Amino acid sequence: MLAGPQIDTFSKTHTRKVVILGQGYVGLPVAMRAVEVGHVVTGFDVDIQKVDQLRRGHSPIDDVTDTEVAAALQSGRYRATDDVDDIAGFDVAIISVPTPLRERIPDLSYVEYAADLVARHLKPGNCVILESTTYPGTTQDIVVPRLEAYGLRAGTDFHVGYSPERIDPGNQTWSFVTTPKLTSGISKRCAEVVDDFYTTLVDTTVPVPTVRAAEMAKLLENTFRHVNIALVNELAMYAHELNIDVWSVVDAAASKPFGFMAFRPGPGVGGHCLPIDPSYLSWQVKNSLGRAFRFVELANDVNDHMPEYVVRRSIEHLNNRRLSVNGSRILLVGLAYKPDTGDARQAPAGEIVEGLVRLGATVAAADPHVDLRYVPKHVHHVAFCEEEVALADLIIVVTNHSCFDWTVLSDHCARVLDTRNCLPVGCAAERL
Ligand code: SAJ
Repeated sequence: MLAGPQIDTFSKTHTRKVVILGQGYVGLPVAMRAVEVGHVVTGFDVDIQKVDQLRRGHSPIDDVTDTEVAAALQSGRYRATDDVDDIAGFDVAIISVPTPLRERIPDLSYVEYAADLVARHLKPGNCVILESTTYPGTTQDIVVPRLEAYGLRAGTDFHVGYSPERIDPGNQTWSFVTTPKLTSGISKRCAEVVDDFYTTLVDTTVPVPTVRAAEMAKLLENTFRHVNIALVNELAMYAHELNIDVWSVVDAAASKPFGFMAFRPGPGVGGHCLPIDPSYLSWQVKNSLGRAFRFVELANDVNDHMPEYVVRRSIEHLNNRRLSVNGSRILLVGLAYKPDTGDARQAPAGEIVEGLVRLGATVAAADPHVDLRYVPKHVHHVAFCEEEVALADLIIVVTNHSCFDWTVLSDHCARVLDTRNCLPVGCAAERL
């Protein structure tokens, strides 16, 4: 029988001791919200620099402000730590650590390490929730056995569930609190406890019948975007050859109020989700069923080649003006993988820079959001200003941050390749 009645009668009024393993794009917003509603939160991370930043009241991510971190510390109900012993004493443990790929194979080592840390401090009545994006079966087959390493039984002595993250960096419309949250458990009771916990944090929870369905739902969400972005990217390449403006095509199709959802071409898909998550699904289908998940493989192929396509279009653009890439100065406007975030990991800009430098170009880049640590080597990090634009033989718009004043390009459109359709229609800029 489950001990710890307090976790079983969990309600909005009860504060809980919550430990969140991983204080990045996913874990930190959850931690801040948990503190805000009254829980006592320990944010654990292996990155001592990040922990130190948090302890000093600074946020390592765009979507959480320094003020929020400072207020959480001030409340006395938040601490950041890299000390594994500080994990002890929780009621609820949330695992929100990265799930990368290594040579296109899922790497669950961070999840396994986090589960082992939680297992050491597990007590009857505790609740353990995995939030990291992963393939169906991870919670039950990878996390549960590690949590049971010291003899407690999942579903009997403690609760286990899965609740995928839906944090969208830079999204000004949907926040962690207002985005419906999927919840699930390895048993009916576990599912209720997990759902109860999240009802204290978010406006809407969506109970999912099984953990595996919740794990797959998350992969469907991201694969849906990946495949549809690949569709418009491939369409953009053919539309260019057919001398059709793909942006007006998408805008026209988007006027349909049903049966269509607009995605737009771009220089490639970055971040630590779309280049990775769909491959968790295709890997599991191949590994478990020996079958190819063709949509994912095709989408990977199309989206992975977009940076190379941008380099090809750059060569064409300069060639049309009797210039070669070799010896040209090229300004990239934006390095981050998408607007209004400083995250440049897996960003297409990195491959675009590599391709241009390999052809002999001198590349400068302007991106006020991106931490200098993430600026690709060989790139001169500059301000987005008239002087830098005037110096460039070619300007490539890669990330459409809302802070960019596009009028800076007004007199230089003939030297612009706009991969994000930021400039006014009718100006001389070329678009993907
Ligand atoms: N992109 C296009 N065309 C489009 C839409 C996006 O080229 O029409 C590109 C973007 O420029 C970007 C990439 O695709 O490079 C991915 O952007 P995204 O907005 O589709 O998705 P992500 O990767 O930012 O997804 C984020 C992730 N969360 C975090 O990084 C913490 C992911 O885990 C979330 O599931 C997702 O938001 C969400 O749920 O919205």
